[in-house]
Amino acid sequence: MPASASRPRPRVIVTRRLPHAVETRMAELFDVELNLTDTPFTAQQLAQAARDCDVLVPTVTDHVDAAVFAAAAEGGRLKLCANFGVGVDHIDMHAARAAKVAITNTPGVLTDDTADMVMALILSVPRRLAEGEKLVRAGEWQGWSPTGMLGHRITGKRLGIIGMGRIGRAVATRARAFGLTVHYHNRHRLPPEVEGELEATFWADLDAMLARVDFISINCPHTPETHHLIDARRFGLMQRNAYVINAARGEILDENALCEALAAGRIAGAGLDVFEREPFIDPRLLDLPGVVLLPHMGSATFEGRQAMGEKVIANIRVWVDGHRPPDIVLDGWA
Ligand code: 8YV
Repeated sequence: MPASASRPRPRVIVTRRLPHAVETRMAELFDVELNLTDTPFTAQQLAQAARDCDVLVPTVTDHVDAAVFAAAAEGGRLKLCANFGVGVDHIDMHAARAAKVAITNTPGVLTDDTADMVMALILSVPRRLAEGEKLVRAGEWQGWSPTGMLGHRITGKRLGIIGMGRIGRAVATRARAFGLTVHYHNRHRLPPEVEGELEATFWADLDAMLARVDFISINCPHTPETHHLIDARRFGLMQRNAYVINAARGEILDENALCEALAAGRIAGAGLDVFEREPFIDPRLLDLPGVVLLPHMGSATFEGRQAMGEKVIANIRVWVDGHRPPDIVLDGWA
C-alpha cells in the first residue's frame, strides 16, 4: 500500500534541475534532495538514489533500468517513480512491476507546445528556414532574387500522422489551419465524430499511407512495437518529395536508414527534435541538405515545464495520501 498521510514526509530524490517554483514547492512539501548542478546522474548515482528514497523523480535522460530497480529492492523504500515527462520508455516497466514500484508521468500539459514544435518543423524544412537564417548571419545574403531560396509549398499537401493520441490530434488541428489534409495511422481508429472534426482519413495499413503522403509526422510513443517502425524498407515506400518530422522519440526512426535515405535522395528532407542516441548526433545529419535539427525542445516552454512539475507534485501528494495518483502509468501496488 502507498504511504499514509500520517507518515513522515516522503524522501524524494529529483535527478535534474526543475523550474525554481517547482523545486521550492517540493522543498516545502517533501524531504527532497535536489540536483542543483543539473549534471545527469551516473548509473551508480541513480542506483544509490533508488536505494535511498521513497519517491524518485527521473527525466528522459535517466536510464531507470533493471539495475536501478534491483537497487531499489535492496533499499526497500522506493514505491513511486514520478517521471517528469510524458514518455516513459527510459523506464524498465517489467522491472518496475517486479519491484512493485508505481510509475506516473505528466500527460496533457505539453501537448500544445509539442504540437507547435511539430508545426514549426513542418514549416521550417520545406521552406528552408534554417538555411536562410544561416545565410543572413554569415553575411552572405546578396539581396532578393526571383529564384533565391526557393522551397516547397505547404498548403494543399498531405500530412500523414503516425500516432493519433493527444499530440497527434493537436498536430492535426494545427495542420488543417495551414491547408494540409490530414491522414493518420493509429492502433485504433478514432471515433467517427473525432475523425469528422479533424477531417482525418484513417489508414489501417501504415505502408499504404506512407506511399501517399507528402509529410510524415511521428507522434506515437516509443515501445518495443514502435522501435525502428520507420526503417529502410519503409523509407523506400515514401515519395521522393516526402519530408519526415520526428518530435516523439529518436528510436522510432532507424537513424542510419534515415541518413542513407536522405543521402540517396530517397526522401526530400527531415525535421528532427529527437535522436536515437541523445545527445549524440550522427555526423552525417549535420552535412545533409534538407535537414533541420533541434535539441529535444518540443516541450521546452516555461509554462509547460512548470505545469509538468506541478503534475509531478500532485502525483506524489495523492500517492502520499494513500490514493491512486491521477497520472498512473503502472500501478505498483495492484
Ligand atoms: C520532456 C518529452 O521534456 O515528455 C516527454 O516525453 O519528450 C519531453 O518533451 C522530457 O521527457 C522530460 O523528461
